[in-house]
Amino acid sequence: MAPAQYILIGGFLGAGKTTAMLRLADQLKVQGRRVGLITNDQAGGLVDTARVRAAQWPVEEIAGGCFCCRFNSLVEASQKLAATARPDVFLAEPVGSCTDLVATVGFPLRKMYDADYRIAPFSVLVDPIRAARVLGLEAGPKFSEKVRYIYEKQLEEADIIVINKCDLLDDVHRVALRQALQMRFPRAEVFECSARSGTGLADWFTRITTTELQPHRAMDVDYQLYGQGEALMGWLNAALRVSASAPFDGNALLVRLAEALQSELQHAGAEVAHLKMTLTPDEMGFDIGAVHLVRNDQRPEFSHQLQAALAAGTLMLNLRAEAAPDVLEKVTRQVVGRWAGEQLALTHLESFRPGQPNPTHRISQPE
Ligand SMILES: Nc1nc2c(ncn2[C@@H]2O[C@H](COP(=O)(O)OP(=O)(O)O)[C@@H](O)[C@H]2O)c(=O)[nH]1
Ligand SMILES: [Mg+2]
Repeated sequence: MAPAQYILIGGFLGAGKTTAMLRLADQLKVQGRRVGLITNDQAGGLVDTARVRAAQWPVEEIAGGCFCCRFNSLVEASQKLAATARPDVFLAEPVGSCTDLVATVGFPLRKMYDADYRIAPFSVLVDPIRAARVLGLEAGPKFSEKVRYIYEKQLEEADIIVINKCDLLDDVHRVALRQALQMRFPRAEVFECSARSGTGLADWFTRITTTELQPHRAMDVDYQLYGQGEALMGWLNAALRVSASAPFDGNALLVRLAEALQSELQHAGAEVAHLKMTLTPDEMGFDIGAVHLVRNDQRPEFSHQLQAALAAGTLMLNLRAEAAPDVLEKVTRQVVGRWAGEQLALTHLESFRPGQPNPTHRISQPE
């Protein structure tokens, strides 16, 4: 059997990786290709997996650590997908606060599974507003220096940088960001697109589906600094039962909840990297609502809207912000506890700081 294509799409939390992967999956299907997706996070109960399932794609979820630290789980997940869905293209989304993926995942896959996979060049997506702030082109709430270290390392290792969300930019800002990225990260080829509208995706998709990751000396990474940056991001995953005495508007509930969390997080001085929630009705089917915030000074926005009112359902919250986990937990409990309206019952809640990254393999100089 010919090797399957293996496409990793990286980038910081909230850059649009899942949105872009779903777009690419649709396009590949139209071309008659079989696609399998792999999602990944530090803990289980993932909004991204729910979104991919709702779109009815075969998906495997790796929770409890990033691809680099759970390389064997990544290989197992790929083999499981191969046995069931037999994809000829794998699309894998690493944790958005992870870096050094080329040396710890791309090169090891290339070396050890050469007969199974053809590894695509590594793409890193950026949210242009976040990128402009991190690169100092614009003022606005920022992460602290160690988190910015990770952000910049992600860009440094990119073969391809994709400026996503171009629908939010005028030409002046788009050109300024492109120039800054090209100057700071000259090794990368820069593409521009809007994964939401579909504009500009074709050239990037063609590049990653027709070319391969080339061997080169991997970047240097200060793992101590990287680990400290990771640990500054608090992570919280929660699940809630939602019900009401009469059918209710789930989209409105998602927005009100996101706004309430946002206001408390702002008050607590926690800069949001990605707050995402899904609401899935109990009734069978694939209806789903998903709302997001990718920084504090943004209105909650939908990636998916529920098509009908619902009587009861399950809500999942994944929250990543620069704050202590107990702050995220307190905010969540406060908002849920004083909720007036639908009945909300917390069925699961975990919060933590990610541990020190400790990759299974690292190849800094491939042959
Ligand atoms: N305006 C705009 N928003 C986008 C675009 N792509 C993704 N988003 C939004 O950005 C948020 C985060 O997207 P997601 O794909 O979950 O990001 P991920 O964390 O990188 O996987 C969601 O609200 C998406 O709807 C885009 O091209 N334009
Ligand atoms: Mg995602």
